[in-house]
Amino acid sequence: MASHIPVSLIGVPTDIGAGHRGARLGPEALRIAGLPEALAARGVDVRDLGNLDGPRNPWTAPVAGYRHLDEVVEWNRALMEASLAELRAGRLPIMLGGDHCLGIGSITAVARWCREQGKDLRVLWLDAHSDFNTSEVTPSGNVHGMPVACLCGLGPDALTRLGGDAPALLPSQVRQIGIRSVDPEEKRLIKHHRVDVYDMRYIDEAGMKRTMEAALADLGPDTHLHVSFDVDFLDPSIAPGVGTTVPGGVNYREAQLVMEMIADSGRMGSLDIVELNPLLDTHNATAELAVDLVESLFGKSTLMRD
Ligand code: 4U7
Ligand code: MN
Ligand code: MN
Ligand code: MN
Repeated sequence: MASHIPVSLIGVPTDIGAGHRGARLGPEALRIAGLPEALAARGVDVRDLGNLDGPRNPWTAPVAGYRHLDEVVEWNRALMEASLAELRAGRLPIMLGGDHCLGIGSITAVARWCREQGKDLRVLWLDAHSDFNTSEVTPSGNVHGMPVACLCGLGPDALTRLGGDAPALLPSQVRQIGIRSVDPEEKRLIKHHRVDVYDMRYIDEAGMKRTMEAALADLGPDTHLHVSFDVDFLDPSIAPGVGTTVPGGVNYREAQLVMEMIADSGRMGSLDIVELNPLLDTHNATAELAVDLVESLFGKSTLMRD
């Protein structure tokens, strides 16, 4: 069995950046679906740190293009500190979301740590959405539609400078996979900043194998791979438990291949599992599927390759 660096689970029970409430229940649903036990069964030394604490969701309208900005900042600051502590302790943090605004804190921590270590960073953004909106162009004000822009320096100082320096990331460090819903002005920004997007059309034409080969090309020996897994990446027919379903997503076999190829790269150093909304799920099936895919990320093969 492959050896793994030790893992720390960090629950972040909030839907502060989302347009539906319920992602705050994601961490418990993932635990009940057996995530800690599944990792332990892979031979992983796993420590569940429990849940972070933070402000409640006031469920108010956007102010100057942002909903709940102060609360979003507070949750992300707590997560950044918790993740950075685990990385510095030589552990692989898995953030159990929570909505995707938490990618800001999670990835800011990883970017800081990579800078400390002199490592290159690449982010795989598995999502139906590009999450590259800004307060000027967002149709919703929901910050879960803005984390990639914030990480690339477009956003309020309180989020872009969470780790001190801005930007945390360059667009050239990001690969987005599974994209099929981008707002019109967001598309303009994505093109302007040259984010590398492997959308569903690309996946249809090239197939998932070639898509992942491209997304994982040119990893250096010292590249830290961060995987940000928004569950709406998956087709809603297999993953109904998300607030923002978009038809035409990644199917079960494609998703397994994505995870297996990431595992084969041997480079994953941190992971987010976000946007799972157990209130919209059917008998926790989406959480169980997420756990199944995480097992593949940690080297469980459905084929005869162990
Ligand atoms: B997720 C949206 F308008 N683009 O900004 C927005 F379509 O983290 C959706 O990927 C964002 O789930 C989805 O509100 C954010 C919308
Ligand atoms: Mn997302
Ligand atoms: Mn999404
Ligand atoms: Mn969503």
